[in-house]
Amino acid sequence: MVASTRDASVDRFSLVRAHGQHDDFAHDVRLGLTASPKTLPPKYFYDDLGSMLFEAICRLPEYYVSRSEGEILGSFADEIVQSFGTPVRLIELGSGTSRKTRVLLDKLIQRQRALEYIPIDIDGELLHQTAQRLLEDYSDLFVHAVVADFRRIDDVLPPLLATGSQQRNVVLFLGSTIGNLDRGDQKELLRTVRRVLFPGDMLLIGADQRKRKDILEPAYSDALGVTAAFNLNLLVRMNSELGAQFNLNNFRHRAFFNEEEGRIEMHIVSSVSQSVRIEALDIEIIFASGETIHTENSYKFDDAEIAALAGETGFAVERSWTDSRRFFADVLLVAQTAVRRTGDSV
Ligand code: AVJ
Repeated sequence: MVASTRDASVDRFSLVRAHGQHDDFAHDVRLGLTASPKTLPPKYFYDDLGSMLFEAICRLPEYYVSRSEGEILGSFADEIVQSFGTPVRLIELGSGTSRKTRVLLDKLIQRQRALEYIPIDIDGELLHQTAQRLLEDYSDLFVHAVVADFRRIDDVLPPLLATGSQQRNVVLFLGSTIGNLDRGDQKELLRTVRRVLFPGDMLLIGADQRKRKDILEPAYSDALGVTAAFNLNLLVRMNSELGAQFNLNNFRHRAFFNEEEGRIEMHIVSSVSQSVRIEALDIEIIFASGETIHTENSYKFDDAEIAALAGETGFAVERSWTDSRRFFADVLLVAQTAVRRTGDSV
């Protein structure tokens, strides 16, 4: 192929967009704020400011999550890549900036020379930028980016995984992003992943571990107030994007560990009784004093839970790695052979 005047990386890049998967902030705000109790989906944290605030959260002394997983990948990248076995094709759900993935890319390219990487993210702009950086830094990398909600990979992923049967597909789902999903949705997502994979393919999943409340809670209510800003940014977004009139002085951030559910909950608390107009939706939202908008769940896991989740979704636990404080785990699952009886599916 002649590509002399072009950047060689052109031939190593593709980007596809899944159809009908754009976010509808206005629609989801109407649904969430007219419901009882009031809720908003956590995916709306991540506008430009929100993504910067999340990056800042990752540098907070109290927020151990990304540091613990960074330690695992830093210490065990060799072992992790060895456990993949044969040459692999790497797929990543919610890839973002692919920052933590780079240590695995390094090792994989050393081992197998060329590597195909399929990052999947809902943010097309970020995906494009990230892919360009990766192509500059890795001359043997082929990037097939997919703009999609990772919960709806059914239609986009199968054609990309159908070829190259000598490669094992390895799906990365890092950072305990799975913890944002409720238990039913966690199962559904793993089933979806299993359905697009072949027996022997793998899933490396990051799971924040259950631990003491006095470590968990400060990680989500830091002293600098960065997590509070991250949470309340949802109000800022509604003000600027939907012509809402939230007065930020009348709302507070709250995060606590719900022991029974095994999850951190984040809420925005109305500190007074008030009514707030949202122009774009032509509605008034009424808040009692102390009433909350539930904005996020962050589930915490133990080994037995992950093993059960794997077993119920067509995977088995191959190995797992943890940081020195045992705060976080990256667990390698292997797709099992589908057992098909009539009317039975994985
Ligand atoms: C990106 C979902 C893993 O749950 O710890 C950080 C998001 N929320 N601080 C988490 C988050 C508040 C984070 N995840």
